[in-house]
Formats: sequence, structure tokens, C-alpha cells
Amino acid sequence: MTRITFDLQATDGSARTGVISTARGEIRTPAFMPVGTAATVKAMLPESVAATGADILLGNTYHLMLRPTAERIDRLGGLHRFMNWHKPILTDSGGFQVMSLADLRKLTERGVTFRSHVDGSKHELTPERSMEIQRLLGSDIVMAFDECPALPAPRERIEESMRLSMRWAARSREAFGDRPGHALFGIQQGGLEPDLRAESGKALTEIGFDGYAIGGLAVGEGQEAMFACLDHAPASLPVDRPRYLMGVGKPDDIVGAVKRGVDMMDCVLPSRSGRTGQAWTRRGQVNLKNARHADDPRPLDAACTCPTCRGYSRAYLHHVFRAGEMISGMLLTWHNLHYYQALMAGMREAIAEGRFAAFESAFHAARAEGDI
Ligand code: PRF
Ligand code: ZN
Repeated sequence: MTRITFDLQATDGSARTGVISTARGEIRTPAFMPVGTAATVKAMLPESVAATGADILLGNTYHLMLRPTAERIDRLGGLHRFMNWHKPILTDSGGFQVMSLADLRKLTERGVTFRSHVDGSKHELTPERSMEIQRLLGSDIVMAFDECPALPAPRERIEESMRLSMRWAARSREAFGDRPGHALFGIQQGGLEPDLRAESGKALTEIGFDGYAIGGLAVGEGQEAMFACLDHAPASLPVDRPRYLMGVGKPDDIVGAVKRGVDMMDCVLPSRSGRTGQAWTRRGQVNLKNARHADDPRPLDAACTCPTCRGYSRAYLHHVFRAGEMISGMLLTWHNLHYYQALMAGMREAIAEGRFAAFESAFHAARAEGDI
């Protein structure tokens, strides 16, 4: 089986566009990965997710190890077959989700023990166990096992945590071994401290990974601080490998991250907010709950080519949301994922044509106009 490769095709300032090739298909970058935490992108059939333009999904070690368990998914032929998604899947390694979701967490050099948020059962995750779970799932892009404090945090806490994550990164690399056709990404930590980010980037580069994530951001620091960090954090990562900013973000976060050299991102926002009546359009956020939509025959965005905007009025979207109908979450999630993918496609094209700055100005101008 072939190695996963990254072909960097064009750059425009710090922004980059390229293609990651895997055994399960190509990932066009900058790429947005919809989140399929529990082996489903909520409210969407996998073929619908693909129709929005997604090349890759994100899955979660933490959720799947608890339910239905990695061993069961393995017996059923792996995560791709289990959920009927046959393009690439990247899985997060679990540490970050344990720290934000699990009960009674205990962190040691070895790993983390915790109780399940589902049924209270006791579990342990270590770098070795995380690599095993991601192998059982059949993940195409495996993430190293890491840990990160919420910000703000004292520098000593960030420093200790980053160094622990780097020791875990070396153990992840060792436990992952050599698996042709599967990639292992390291995760940079170090909070907002330039020297700690550089130390982390250097440690990861010395271990050697197929790609490099920027972790520990979008954890409470705000957009300005995140962008300031992204102005320096990628500099210590190899230029010829994909860079993945974890858990980001809103459309303007994404544009700012791509501008600073990020190639991949994931976020629950388009899918989660779709289920709460929120839509994202080129003119900003729209709340379909609002009574102003009740008699509005116009689509969410007349310029959008998604099935929601081609077939349904704002009045209908308002009605089905208010009535608690399941189609509400389906239609808004589809539109939101379509909008996110169209945004990525627009950036890829702009970078390839050397007009990212103009793209960025137009993006902000449309949002400044506000909703119709
Ligand atoms: N590490 C891991 N997953 C993550 C993060 C991280 O730092 C973040 C931070 N935004 C989101 N998801 N493993
Ligand atoms: Zn639409």
C-alpha cells in the first residue's frame, strides 16, 4: 500500500493549497473536516456529507471506545464500513476529549484514567492504548496522544503539560510503528508562548510525523490571541507536511487560519449549530428561530446551491424548527456544511490563482453587509 503524500501545489503569502493523497482518496487542502464523533455526522447520511464536498471526516477515539467500543467496530469490519463512509477518516486520540468530557480524571506520566460520561464505567487511555484503538477503528490519519490545559493557565502548567505531551508523542510514534497507508500526526502544544511552541515543534520534528497538528488553541484565548499564536506557531513545523489546526472554528477563524498557513481544520460548529436553528451564510449568522422569518418566502441564501437553499424558504425553515421537526436539523446542517465546504473551495481557488488577499476582503465585505 502506498504512503500518504502531501503535494503542496501553490502558496500565496503564508496560505497554501495542495492535495493529500491516501489509499481512500484525495484530500484537497485547505480542508474542512466535518465531525462524526459517534460514527455519524449528526442528521446527515454519509453520501450527503460527501455531496457537500467533504473529502475527509473526523472521528473520536474517546466516544467510540466507550460506545460501541473499538473492538466491536473492528469485528464489524472497521469504522469506514460500520458507518458507510469510504473516504478518509482522521481520528482524534482521546486525551483532549477525556479532559473536557469525562468524570473523575486522573492524569499521570503513564496516561489518564477516567470514568465514562455515558455510564460511569472506569477506563484508561495511554499513548499505546490510543494507538491500538485508532488501529482497530481503521483510521487513515491517526493523532498522537496529547493533553492540553484550558487557557488562561499559568506558564508552568502549560510548559509541564507540553513536555508531557512530547513524551507521549514519542511513545505514540513508537507504538504506531510502521503502517503503510496510514499516517500519524504529531500535535504541537505550548499555549500562547512562542518559545514553548518552538520547543514543541522542534521535539515533534525530531520524532518525525506524517503531519503536524496545532493543538491547544481555541480553548478560551479568543481570536486575536489565537491569530497572534498562528503568526509564529507554524514556523517550527516542517513546511512540506500538512498542518492541522484542531477544533477550529467559525468561518472568520478559518479564513484567518488559512491565511496563516493552516491546511486542515475540524469543528462541530456547522453541524451542531444546524441543530439549534443557526445557519452560517456568506453574510454571517442567521437565527431561523427568529419571528422575522415566519412569512419570508426567500431562501436562506439565494446564491447558495445546496438542496436547502434550492428547495426551501426561510418561512419553512422557521416553521420546522419551531415545530421541532427532524428535517429542521437535516436541512440546516446540510446548508452549513455546504457553506463551509464552498468557503474552503473558494480559498483553494484563490490561493491557486494568487488572489487570497482579494478573497479575504470580499469575505469580510459580504459579512459587513449583514443578513438580507
Ligand atoms: N488536542 C487534541 N484534540 C483537540 C485539541 C488538542 O489540543 C483541540 C484544541 N482546540 C481540539 N481538539 N488531541
Ligand atoms: Zn444553502
